[in-house]
Formats: sequence, structure tokens, C-alpha cells
Amino acid sequence: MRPQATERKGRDASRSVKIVVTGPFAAGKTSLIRTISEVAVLSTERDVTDADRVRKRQTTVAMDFGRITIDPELVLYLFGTPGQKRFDFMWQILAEGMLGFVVLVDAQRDDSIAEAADILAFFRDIAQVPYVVGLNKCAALTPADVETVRRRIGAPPSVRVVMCDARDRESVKGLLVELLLAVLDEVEATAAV
Ligand SMILES: Nc1nc2c(ncn2[C@@H]2O[C@H](COP(=O)(O)OP(=O)(O)OP(=O)(O)O)[C@@H](O)[C@H]2O)c(=O)[nH]1
Ligand SMILES: [Mg+2]
Repeated sequence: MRPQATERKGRDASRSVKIVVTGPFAAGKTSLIRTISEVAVLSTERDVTDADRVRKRQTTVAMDFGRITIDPELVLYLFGTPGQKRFDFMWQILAEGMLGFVVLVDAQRDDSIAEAADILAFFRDIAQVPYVVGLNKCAALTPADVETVRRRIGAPPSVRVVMCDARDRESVKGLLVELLLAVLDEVEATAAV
């Protein structure tokens, strides 16, 4: 799938791009988009009705949508996916036309890391676009743990794996900048061929 961008011509010419935030149930995807969005986030959260209810009362059932202006010429539209497997039909729909994606994981939980590996494999299969891995809830992680999580998720050494806090604006900004750098790396690599 080719990266897509729309360009508005004129005095305030700006480029808007689509970024997807995916990852397992309760990784912090909705929190991340709410933390960084400059507009009220459109969320589709409903009460959790299955066994996951002990972890969290509400879950995303379709998508989250937010927006962040990186500079006057670059606006990111952020789409958060549902985490629960029963809504995975939305993943492919939301991935359409994305420039890149973030895989967010609850780094405290083995099951979240295992699920993130499956989700990453799915997204890599449907879209050959740059991505970063965000390790949320990472207070107890050491640098060695980061490498262990990288291996378990199946991200190669060239992929940025970044500790983050989805509730902290600067941290989320840092993660998105890493994604944009990954996009630039790819542009440069393509130009060099
Ligand atoms: N400790 C900690 N808790 C967090 C962090 N980010 C989010 N949370 C909490 O973890 C839970 C994750 O919530 P969501 O943002 O709804 O997660 P989600 O990935 O959108 O979940 P689904 O849509 O259900 O897949 C919430 O209770 C948050 O308050 C973080 O960086 N650290
Ligand atoms: Mg959510």
C-alpha cells in the first residue's frame, strides 16, 4: 500500500497525513490520542461486556480520531484502532492510506506483548509503511528489557522501540517525532536507490 498524503495549495499550503495508533486491549491508544489531540477526540467507546471488564470499564469499538499540527505545513490525523480481537475487522479499514503507524503495548503485561506481536505482523502484512513501537506503562523497564520486548514483538533492530507515557504530552510528541523520523529514513532510502 502506498503512503498517501493530501496537499492543499495556496498561501497556507499544508500537508495532512494519516497515522494509525494500534495495539492490544488497554495498551493506552485512546489515552495517547486524547493526550496529544488539539481537537476534541472523536471516540467510540462502549462498556466492556466480557472478561476484560475487570481491567477496564470501556473499550474502543470502532475508532478514535484526533488531530495534531506538527508545524504549519504538517498536520497529522490520528486514528486509533480497537484493541479487542472481536473488532479486528476495523484494523484493515483504518489502515487504508496511512503514512505510518504506532504499535502501542502495555509493557508491564506479557499477554499485551504477545498480542502486539500478532498485531504488528498483521499490519506489516497489509501495509509496507514505516512504524514505531511505543512501550507504554514502562516505569519499571530497563534498557535490556526494551531489547527483550523488541525481540518478542518481532521488530527488527532498525525499528525504533521507544518508552513512552500515553498520558504525557511531551512523551507522546516524542513518540510521533520518532515515527516521522522513520518516515524520513524511508524517503531517503528510497531516494538513494
Ligand atoms: N500507568 C499508566 N497507565 C496508563 C497509561 N496510559 C494509559 N493508562 C491507563 O491504562 C488504561 C488504558 O486505557 P485506554 O487508553 O482506553 O487503552 P486503549 O488501548 O485505548 O484500550 P482499548 O480501546 O480497549 O483497546 C486506562 O485506564 C488509562 O488510564 C500510562 O502511560 N501509564
Ligand atoms: Mg481505545
